[in-house]
Amino acid sequence: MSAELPAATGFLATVRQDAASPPRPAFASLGYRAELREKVAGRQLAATLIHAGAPDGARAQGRDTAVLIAGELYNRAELRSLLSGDVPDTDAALVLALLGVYGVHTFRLLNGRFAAFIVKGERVLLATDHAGSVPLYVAAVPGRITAATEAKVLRTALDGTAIAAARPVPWLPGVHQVPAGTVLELAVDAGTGTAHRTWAPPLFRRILPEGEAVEAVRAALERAVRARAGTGTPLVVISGGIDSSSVAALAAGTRRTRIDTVSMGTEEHNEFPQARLVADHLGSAHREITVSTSDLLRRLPHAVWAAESTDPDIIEYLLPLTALYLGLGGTGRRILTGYGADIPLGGMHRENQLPELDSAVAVDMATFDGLNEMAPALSAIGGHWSTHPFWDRAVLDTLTCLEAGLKRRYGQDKWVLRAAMGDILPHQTLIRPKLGVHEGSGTTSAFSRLLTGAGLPDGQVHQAKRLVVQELFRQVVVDGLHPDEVDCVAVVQRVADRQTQPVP
Ligand code: AMP
Ligand code: PCX
Ligand code: MG
Repeated sequence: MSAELPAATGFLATVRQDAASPPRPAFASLGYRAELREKVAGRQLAATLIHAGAPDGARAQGRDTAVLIAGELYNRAELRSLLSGDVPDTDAALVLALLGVYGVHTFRLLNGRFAAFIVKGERVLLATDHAGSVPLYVAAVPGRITAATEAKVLRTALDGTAIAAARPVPWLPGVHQVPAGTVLELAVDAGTGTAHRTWAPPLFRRILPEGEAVEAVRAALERAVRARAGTGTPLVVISGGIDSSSVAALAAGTRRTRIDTVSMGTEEHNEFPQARLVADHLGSAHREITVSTSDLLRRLPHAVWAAESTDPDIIEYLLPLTALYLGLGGTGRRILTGYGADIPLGGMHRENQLPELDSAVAVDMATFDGLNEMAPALSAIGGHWSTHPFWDRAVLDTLTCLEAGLKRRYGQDKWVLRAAMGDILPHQTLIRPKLGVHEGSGTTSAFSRLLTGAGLPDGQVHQAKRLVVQELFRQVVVDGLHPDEVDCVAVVQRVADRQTQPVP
């Protein structure tokens, strides 16, 4: 494991009036486990932290307050400038000090990728970052609150009561997901509480001259990449498209030495030449990983296990990345991606019309919550930490707010980003049209063929994918099976048989 990772990448925490044991944690995320038992404001706090060797930075304790944090902050200098006296040097200590000054409003100040569990007197605060990029789940009964960064960890804590301010997890009664950009404040005795929103997707659009827009995007992204690059050699997963290539180029700009890049493909489809062009341009140490289509599909249960999502489109995007992270080898890499750029920039939208483009942006920004597409468990099942500069809070605000004509311009999608990278990427990369990871790796076609091969007509494939993903979710999240134990072929065949049975 490496000091390159955040102090903790996940947790399970219980606060209760008596001293009984929390549920046995069964995380998908790899890592060492640190057990913690403390008394805070007369109550028992028991926790397990997943870490890479130095978990102390993930916990801090004050007089009647304890802070646990999984993940990391990206605006530390700004936050420290708010404090006088001894400046805390860990993220947990920083949050603890800020809580003393700003209370629950602390979470409006943070730009990070984190989930936090705070005991403050007789209350518990459960906080997500603006994007909910580290999922956070909770089960509460009067006198006991249990929270974890993976839902499956709470499957044995199923007696939880309803929490109106949080989202129920399908098929896990009593388990709720804390929404993105939210602090859920719960009274331990009552097990009930309220939600405070700390961020919302901007609805307004800024009108800027081209040059100013381009400069704003470049400056915000450069800062976000620098904040995520760590102190060692960052690894950027690249497709050779504009999003990931921008991240790689900016990451290379933070280093005198070479950065690492990697691309995955299948025997059927890859974007190796396009990625190689970028790697050669940047002088990165580049790897190509070929996964066979059958091995790729074998990872379907792992993708669902890590992301805990029931959305078939999202699982299709995450499957090639899951296979990549599992195929990387080694441990403890800090991985940067270009994931998420298309959401505020409308990159998935392929027509020329600005109203439709801005509608697509508004819909995507209003519906990402709960999809878990940036869950750290996706790379943590291979022992790594992934982070996504395009969903840095400041980058996301900057991009979302731009009027649609800056996103599509001169017949190009994501124009403002392409213009912002003009001096650091090859011309061919700058003008390359968008290809999704699910397309570039042949994942969508391979998954479709799995279903048509089981006897489904084309028109039923998408619905069948949904049913397959739901059944996998039942097995690896609700029933607690390890993904290696799942018979994916049997799941697909059962879905196909049920779908194609004649209605009596
Ligand atoms: P996309 O936006 O569809 O290109 O995919 C989201 C992110 O996944 C990209 O920004 C890359 O960081 C990563 N990615 C996509 N395709 C590949 C690939 N073939 N190999 C490695 N990483 C990839
Ligand atoms: N992406 C997109 C994410 C698009 C799907 N998510 C959503 N609408 N909430 C991106 O990287 O921005 C691809 C493959 O394109 C994943
Ligand atoms: Mg992209």
